[in-house]
Amino acid sequence: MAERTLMMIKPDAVAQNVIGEIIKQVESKGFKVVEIQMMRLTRAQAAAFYAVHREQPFYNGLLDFMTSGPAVPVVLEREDAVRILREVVGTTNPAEAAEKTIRKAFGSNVRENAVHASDSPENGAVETAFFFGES
Ligand code: 3AN
Repeated sequence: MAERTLMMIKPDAVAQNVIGEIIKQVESKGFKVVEIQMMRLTRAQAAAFYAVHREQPFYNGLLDFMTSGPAVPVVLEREDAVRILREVVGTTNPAEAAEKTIRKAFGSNVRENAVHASDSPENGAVETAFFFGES
């Protein structure tokens, strides 16, 4: 059954002019784009989105980065979407990411790693609602 997940193209990737390239890569893996928008997150939005990391030493730097420029949240649909998208995206650290993953191609470091991908179907639903509402 088709599943949905949230990908967010982060400010570093937007600044590299690779929005189209990233969308093309996920479309070529069988994902359908079902929602998309371009926005600059407020600090409050970034803080809420990454609330699970609020105790981490990297939290403030993460919020600085995520509010440094526009980002592009995208809702993607295909069978097994969450698991497959995380494979296509690659590991948190781009230096360790597999060849041909999005983070290998466009990520710079553990903070500036080009894209976010939901880590479970439950979080996919929560994160989709965060940007696009419940509809
Ligand atoms: P992922 O996005 O691979 O699921 P998470 O959820 O552990 O990784 O981290 C969320 C975001 O926090 C990452 N995408 C990255 O931007 C940032 N981040 C994670 N670990 C670090 C770190 N050690 N130093 C700086 N930023 C980090």
